[in-house]
Amino acid sequence: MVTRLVLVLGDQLSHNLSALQKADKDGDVVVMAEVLEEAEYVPHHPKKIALIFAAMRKFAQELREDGWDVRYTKLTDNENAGSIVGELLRRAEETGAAGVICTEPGEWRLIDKLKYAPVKTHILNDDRFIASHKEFEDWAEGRKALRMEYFYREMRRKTDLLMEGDDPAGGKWNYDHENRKPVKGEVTLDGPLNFEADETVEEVLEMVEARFGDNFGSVRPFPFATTREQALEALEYFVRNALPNFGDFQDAMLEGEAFLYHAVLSPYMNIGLLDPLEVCRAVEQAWKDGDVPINAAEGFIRQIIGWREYIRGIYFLEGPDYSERNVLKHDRDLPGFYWGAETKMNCISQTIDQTEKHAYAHHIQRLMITGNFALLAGMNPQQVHEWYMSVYTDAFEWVMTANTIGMTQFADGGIVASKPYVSSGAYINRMSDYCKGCQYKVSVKTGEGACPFNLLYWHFLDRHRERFSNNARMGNMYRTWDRMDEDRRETVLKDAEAWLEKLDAGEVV
Ligand code: FAD
Ligand code: DLZ
Ligand code: SF4
Repeated sequence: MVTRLVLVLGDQLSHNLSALQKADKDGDVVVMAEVLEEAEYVPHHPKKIALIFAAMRKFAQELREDGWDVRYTKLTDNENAGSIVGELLRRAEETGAAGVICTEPGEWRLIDKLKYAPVKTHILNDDRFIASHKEFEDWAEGRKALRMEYFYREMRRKTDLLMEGDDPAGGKWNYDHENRKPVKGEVTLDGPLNFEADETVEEVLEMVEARFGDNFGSVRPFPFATTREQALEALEYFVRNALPNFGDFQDAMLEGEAFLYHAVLSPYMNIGLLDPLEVCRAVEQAWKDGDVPINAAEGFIRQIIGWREYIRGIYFLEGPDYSERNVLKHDRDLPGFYWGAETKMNCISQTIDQTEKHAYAHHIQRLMITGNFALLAGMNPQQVHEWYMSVYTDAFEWVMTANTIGMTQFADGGIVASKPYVSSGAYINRMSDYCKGCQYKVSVKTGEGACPFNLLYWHFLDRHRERFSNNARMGNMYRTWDRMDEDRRETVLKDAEAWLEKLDAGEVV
């Protein structure tokens, strides 16, 4: 039998991976490698690098115990070739393997490298998702607008999750209007389940600290699950303790409460330790058992079989140039406070501090604080994308790109979002307690102490009038703007410009 190499990437740590299913345990050789090219293509948060390397090492051990011949390269190994393709070539020479099989990577960059590698590589579908590329393409074919909600209904029918025959459980597809409550009173949970570092994790933490210690964020404390067994415990903990409140407070933000009732399961699903469908089935079961309300179960399942699948579908449908789009022609540089420099805006500094500390921010912080600000201020979408790719543990191109380029920055011209996700300070004040501790005043619209979100909101609408004033969902905003008297509009725009000048000059704003 001719030996083949079976490549398993750092975000493919699933025992049911298509490449492993297709391979032969008796003759084929599994290749796993910690390489600088992957660790440096963006300056990843040290916690992300540590999670991937620790989980890779443990997964390799599980495969060996299962009878596979695994050739594992550590980052510090002298013979390390430095890239995935380099490692494949080295292992091919070592084993005499004739070719490589692998599951499709979640990034055009790596797909291309493998396609054109000087060793014959057979790329298999990644069937750890609910919709295949073909299913998404068929759904998208001929539609004027690719709205997530309709795709989601297809996925409900396909998976039979929360269905009663052909109808949605409880009579409605979507319970979102019940899911927008600010948190009043005590938060009853102290975040997700944490795990102690064992010897393998500790060795990785020391190495990452030494090699990537200058990247944004600190590797310690390191609370993550690094095996499937632990990730399943984290899932069970979430379903029992946080899910009942997940729906109600999904959009809320509170100082000092990074996690609220969120799952923090995206890193485990994205590197393959948990299967998205098994996560949804556990959530559905909790609803069937009467332990969680329908708005929580439906809201959570929609995020996974709806948003997560849809966002991936768009990335692969739109092709490699999607991440380069910039229809609004925004070109401002990302300011230093995204990397921890001082800012007077409390909502921004809370979100960035927490990102630095935990490599985590929940969806509304990503969308309506850092994303909203970048869009209002006209930041370059590619810089914004690279920032998000760098700072979150769950960041991979297939899931990040349509969220940044599409959802938050409208740089794709409205494929993902039917209107730009922009808001003034009023929304942030309603959904959080950030404004209370801010040096700006959310109630002040112009002049001394005016909240920058208030100024920039109108500045954004005014400078993109041509594109958005005919958008049916934005008519109200333009009517409000047009009803203001002219002097007031001039003052708003002048104050916004003056604020942006200070930002560009590097002043603490
Ligand atoms: P919860 O809110 O508790 O759970 C919801 C689950 O649904 C998540 O675990 C995730 O798997 C899924 N989900 C929800 N919304 C989305 C979405 N828009 N896209 C994809 N999956 C979704 N998620 C990532 O997994 N990786 C990313 O790189 C990523 N980048 C993002 C960038 C921006 C600008 C925005 C606005 C969102 C991004 N998201 C990303 C989506 C979302 O913010 C995270 O999935 C979520 O914060 C993860 O935390 P959680 O598990 O506690 O989420
Ligand atoms: C993100 C990442 C990092 C930091 N390091 C590695 C690595 O050393 N080896 C590896 O196989 N994978 C790594 N990954 C994950 C890959 O970058 C990921 O597979 C691609 O981005 C495609 O999603
Ligand atoms: Fe953010 Fe404005 Fe509120 Fe300050 S006042 S926290 S800048 S929304």
